[in-house]
Amino acid sequence: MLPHCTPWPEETAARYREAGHWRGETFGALLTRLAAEHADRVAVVAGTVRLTYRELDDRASRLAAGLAALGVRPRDRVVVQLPNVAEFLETAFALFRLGAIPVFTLPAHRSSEIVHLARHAEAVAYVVADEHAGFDYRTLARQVRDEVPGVRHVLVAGDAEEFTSLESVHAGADGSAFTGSAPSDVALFQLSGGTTGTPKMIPRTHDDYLYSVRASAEICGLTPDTVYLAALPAAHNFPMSSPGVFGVLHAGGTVVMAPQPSPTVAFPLIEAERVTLTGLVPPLALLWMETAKTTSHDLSSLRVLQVGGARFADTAAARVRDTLGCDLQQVYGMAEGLVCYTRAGEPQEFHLTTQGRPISADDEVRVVDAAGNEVPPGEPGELLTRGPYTIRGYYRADEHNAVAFTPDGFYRTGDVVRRLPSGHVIVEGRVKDQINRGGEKVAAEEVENHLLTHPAVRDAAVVAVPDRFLGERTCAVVVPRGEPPTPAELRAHLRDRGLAPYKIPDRVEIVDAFPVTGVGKISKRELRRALAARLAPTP
Ligand code: OOB
Repeated sequence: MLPHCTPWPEETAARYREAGHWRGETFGALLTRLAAEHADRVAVVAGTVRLTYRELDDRASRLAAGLAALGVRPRDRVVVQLPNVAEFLETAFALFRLGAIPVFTLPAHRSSEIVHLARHAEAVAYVVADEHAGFDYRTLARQVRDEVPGVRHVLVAGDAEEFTSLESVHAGADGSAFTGSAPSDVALFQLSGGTTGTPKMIPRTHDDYLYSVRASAEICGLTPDTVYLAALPAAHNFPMSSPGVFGVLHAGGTVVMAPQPSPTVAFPLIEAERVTLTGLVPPLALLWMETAKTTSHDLSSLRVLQVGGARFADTAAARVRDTLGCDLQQVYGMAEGLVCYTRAGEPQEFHLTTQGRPISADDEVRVVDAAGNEVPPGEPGELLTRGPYTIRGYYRADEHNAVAFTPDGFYRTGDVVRRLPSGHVIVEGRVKDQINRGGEKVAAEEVENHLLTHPAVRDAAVVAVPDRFLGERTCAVVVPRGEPPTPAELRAHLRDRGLAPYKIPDRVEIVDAFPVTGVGKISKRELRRALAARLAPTP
């Protein structure tokens, strides 16, 4: 395995192989197989681009050959920041073919995140789109290139300006001879929603990730007739693998890339491509349900709407069928591994009130109290998990790993759940210092550290405040140094520091001092309580 990653214990790995979970296939080999099985079926639709499996395979191979010619080697890390375009899949599979390792970042990330990740990963290349959603990624690339000299290549989907266009890297060479990496080695990096000052990197192996993809495709009943709309950014673990774009390809289906998840963009695509399945975070599901009431678009092809990433209110869940005319599947998962689904055929009640049950019979789940003891069945507690597709450690993060995992290898999710006798979980809250802003995760400490660099900030705490639409919004509570800074000044400061827009606090409150706990630490619980009492949820 790549250095600085934590492998599963040998006997555990052997057990996962024996059980047939880990099958010794790589994502590179998978595409070869799919191209043979589904040659002329459409694999991906993105704007005016339609690629069959054979074409996707061919383009990925040629891109791999071109990347090799540029000097990208097996195990090299490559930061990939692409929106939902065909190049997303071409690049992913080209890197898999080569055995180079994509670090998937969200289109919303900015210099603060990308520079850190490029350095931490010691990336040799950075792949971006020219422009997306009004943002010019070449500007960001210039900063990354200047600050991280190890990044030797910037590759651009579209107009490359002074950089290298992805299209030009598609060398004439045939890339079919690449052997790629070993199935037990790292295939890709996902990013953690995080609770710490900097985003953590999640190493996923071919064996473990392909297992979750294959099993997800089975659980969700995917077939070559599945048409999946990638509405959320494909780089995120949910639309990537639960079952997401990889699960749909695994089943020989068609992936339709939506550049934006708004109904204005998504509804015409559903109608035109006869989309059968898609996945959304709760605020988008609410928006779609509202818009569907008056839309003129034909959404009748849609069979299942998956909702996950944040808690979907039971009352909203109950309205999916009537408004969108399809079934609801709840998905509770995490980039670190564990994914839970409600399943077709289960009583409606499970779909409407639970977040599903784990993929695998070998997913071990413990629900524990603050002292680490298992709570009685049905009682709330923190969910700990280990299993055949849940990591044993973040990349190059020994200190954090010592607290994020138990000594016997369970990942501490930080989620508070109740578990039903059926194995279904209900997510009730969290003990981690994170804000879940409608599915977008904001690590409080990361934003606090940035706020503390402002000269007028003495101390800062970032907490969630309830919000009817997003579930939660971020609130930065600031103790000023002298003249209090205005919210606009603080937001501009964070933007200047290159923080992703979704992490910029929605609200800023100035206080004289923080409530403290018995040992003198900031009491976020008290702070949240005081704020919730003061701020009525936004209408
Ligand atoms: C997904 O992955 P991440 O890594 O962005 O976030 C994981 C965290 C979980 O630990 C939990 O706190 C929250 O997001 N979460 C949910 C949820 N799904 C995720 N909280 C309540 N209800 C749900 N249904 O968000 C993710 C990864 C794969 C599939 C689905 C979601």
